Amino acid sequence: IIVNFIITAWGSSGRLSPKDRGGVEDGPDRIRSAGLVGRLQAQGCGVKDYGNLRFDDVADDAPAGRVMRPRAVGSASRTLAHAVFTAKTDGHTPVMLGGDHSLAIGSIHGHAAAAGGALSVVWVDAHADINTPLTTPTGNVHGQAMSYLVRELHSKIPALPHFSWIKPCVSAKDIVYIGLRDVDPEEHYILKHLGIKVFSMTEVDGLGIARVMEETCDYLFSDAKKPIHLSYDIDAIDPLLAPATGTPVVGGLTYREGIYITEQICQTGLLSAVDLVEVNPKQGTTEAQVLSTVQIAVDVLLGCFGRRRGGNHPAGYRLPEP
Ligand code: B3U
Ligand code: MN
Ligand code: MN
Repeated sequence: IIVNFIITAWGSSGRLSPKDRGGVEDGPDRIRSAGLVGRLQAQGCGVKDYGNLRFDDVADDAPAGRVMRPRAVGSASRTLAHAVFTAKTDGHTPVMLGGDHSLAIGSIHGHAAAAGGALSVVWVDAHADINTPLTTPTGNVHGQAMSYLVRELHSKIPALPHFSWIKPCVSAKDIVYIGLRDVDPEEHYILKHLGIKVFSMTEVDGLGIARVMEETCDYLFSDAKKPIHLSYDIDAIDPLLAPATGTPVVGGLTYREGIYITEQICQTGLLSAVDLVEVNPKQGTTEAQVLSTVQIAVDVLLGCFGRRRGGNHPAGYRLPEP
C-alpha cells in the first residue's frame, strides 16, 4: 500500500511561559535527521516533506487573561489549519511534527474542515491538554489545545485575540485519551462531566494495552466509522525511555505499549492524520537521551504507516529463482 502523506512542522509558538525553556522547535529537524522520510519510503510509503512552516513574528503579544502569546499561537494555528486542509483535500495523510501540542488546534481544525463530517480523535499523552483559558494553571496553550476544539466546551471559552476563526469541530463522544497520568482537577471535572472516554495509566495497568486498544476501537466504531486523527505526545512514553521532552511525568507507557497503539490504529485503515509532538532536544541531558527520544518518535510514525514488528514484505514480492 502506498501511503501519500506530507510532513509539516511547527515552531515554538505555544511554548509561552517565560519560565519555559525553548528547544521544542528543533524537534522536527532532529526527527528528520534520524531518517524518518527514507525509512517510511523503504516501507512503501510515498512521502513529500513540506518542510517547516514559517510563522510571522507578532511584536506586541501581551497575555490575554492567563493565556500567553495568544496572537502568535492564533495566527500560526490558522496557517497550519490551511496547510492541513490543503494536504487532506489533495488526498494525503498529513503528519505534523512538533513543536508543542498547541499545534493540534490548527491540525485538527484543518483536518475536520477537509473531512466534512465528524472525526475521531485519539489523544495519546501524559496530560489531557483540556484546560480552558480560564482554568489553565500555566497559561500555556499546549495545555489547553483540546478545549478550543470540543463542541461541548464552546460556551466556556472566552474571546481571545486571533482566535475568533477557531470553531469547535470535535464532539466529546468522538475522543479517546490514552496514557493520562497528570490531570489537573479542572480537567478531571471536564473529562467526567462530558463523559469523555479515558484510558489513563491506571486502565493501561489494569486492562493491559491489548484490551485498551480493543475497547478503543470498539468505542470509536460503535456508530459510523470516522477518519481518525491521532495526536501523539511523546511524553506519553515513560521518561526513562523518552526523556527529551518539556514536561516528563514518571510512570508512562513502555516502548512496546507505545508502539502497539500505533500498530492497532494503523490496522483500522482509518488513520487520516497524525501529530507527533513535544520532542525537545534541549531537554535531553545527554546526546543518548535525545537519540533515544527521537528514535522512539520515528518508530511511532513507522508504526502508524504499516511497520509491523513481526516483519513486512512488499505485496508483489517473489522469491528469487535458482
Ligand atoms: N496541565 C498543565 C500542565 C501541562 C499540560 N500539558 C503539559 N503540561 N505538557 C497545563 O499547563 O495545563
Ligand atoms: Mn500534550
Ligand atoms: Mn503531554
